[in-house]
Amino acid sequence: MASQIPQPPALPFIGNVAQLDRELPIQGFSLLAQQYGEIYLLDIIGRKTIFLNSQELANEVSNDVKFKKGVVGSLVEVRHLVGDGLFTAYEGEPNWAIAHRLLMPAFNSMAIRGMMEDMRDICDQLLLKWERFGPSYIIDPSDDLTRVALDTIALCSMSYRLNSFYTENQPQFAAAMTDFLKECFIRATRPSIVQALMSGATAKWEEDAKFMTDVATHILNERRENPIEKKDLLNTMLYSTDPKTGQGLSDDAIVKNLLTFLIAGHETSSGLMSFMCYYLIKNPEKMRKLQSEIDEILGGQPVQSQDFSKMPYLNAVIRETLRLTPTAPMRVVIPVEDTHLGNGKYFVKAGSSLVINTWVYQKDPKVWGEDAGEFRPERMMDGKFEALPPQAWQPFGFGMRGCIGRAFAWQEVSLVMTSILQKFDLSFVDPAYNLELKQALTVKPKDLFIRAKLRTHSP
Ligand code: MNH
Repeated sequence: MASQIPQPPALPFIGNVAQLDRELPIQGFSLLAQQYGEIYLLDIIGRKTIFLNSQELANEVSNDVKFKKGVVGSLVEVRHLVGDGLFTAYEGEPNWAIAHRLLMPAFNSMAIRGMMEDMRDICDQLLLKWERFGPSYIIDPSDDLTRVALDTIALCSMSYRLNSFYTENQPQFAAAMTDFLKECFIRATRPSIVQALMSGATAKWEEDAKFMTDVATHILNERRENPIEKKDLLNTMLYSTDPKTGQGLSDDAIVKNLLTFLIAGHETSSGLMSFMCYYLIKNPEKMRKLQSEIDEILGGQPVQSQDFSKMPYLNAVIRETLRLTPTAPMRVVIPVEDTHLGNGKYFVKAGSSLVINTWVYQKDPKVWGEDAGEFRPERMMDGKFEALPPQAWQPFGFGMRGCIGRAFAWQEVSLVMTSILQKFDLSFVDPAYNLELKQALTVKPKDLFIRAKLRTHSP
């Protein structure tokens, strides 16, 4: 039997806009999920959007044949900079398939291992900073970890040093990136009449995009004139060809994908590391457990890429953090044909936007039990992770359009967090701090401030 998809009461013209939480959309969507359950529909100024909040529904639409990726909302705005680059390409744009095939090998785990020392170079800059500033220095982890993530992806993808640790404020490129992405997020929520009046903001947004494109183009041209031996992503894109069509990437496509890596690869990873700091400080026995694992495996030596597979608790902590606070909190799919969801229960039209609310459904009590909201890495190890229902944990998306940078992010986060915890004990500046969130394209902790004290008993 078909059922109606529940919709909160809507007003004429504006529909459900009044129910949206402009500052923190995921919070509004979570409250509605508590009220309406596994599925609900919102009418956002005439655009009907269906939200999926359970593992079962998320699993049902994780299907590359019946559903395609939806590039809607902020992602459309991001296209102003990166167009048909990997992350924002519409289904069927030919450059996506070429770039995908050509780049997949550059992101496999062997290739990522080759980036370990570049990653360590940036990580060491963070460690030195925290050590030199000392135990009373107030750290904004999101700020410093964003420096790490952005510098790492710039160094590994195009051997370019942003040197974010050597300027007090953000370097110009990083600032342009932050401002551009913020504006993309805001643009997507402004009604078009209001948007038309924002000429100043639009001019700044366009300038930021042009500045970043110019930097990446400059780096590309320099590289062509002064080739280097290194296997970074820029060289892969310059010198390899698509195995299927024999085509290479145009300069324009290379620039768009370089910028794509910077966008897709920095806030997500830095948010994850910030949330990890939060959960470990909040749960000191878990922090000590992870530190014991690190000490035992490393015996005081710097971590090597082959050590990570011997650190099950580290992996469990990363998984559990990505479950509770997935930094890419939602993704959108579009049914190719009219279809039904929930074993025939809910009718959805071809072309409608289905939001997979990862933030909400990864806390589905049917899957995780009554303590679904608690940080308990133990549920992610000893075979329990492998035994989960399908797609119960999906912080990197799904299928063909799933995250290409997963192994990259995993190694980076493992290296940075292991190195931090090997060296420092972390604490809150405000011992009573409870998690608050801020959201742009990704989600991060808000007003989290910490201290890092050298471990006295470190081996
Ligand atoms: Mn990543 C796609 C999450 C790190 C590059 N990434 C996705 C998607 C999710 C995601 C979810 C799918 C989005 C969608 O369906 O619309 N990514 C993450 C998370 C982290 C992350 C949670 C870190 C933690 N991503 C990275 C890193 C890079 C990267 C690091 C690059 C070095 N991600 C991408 C690209 C895509 C993507 C490129 C688009 C892939 C495609 O559509 O072909």
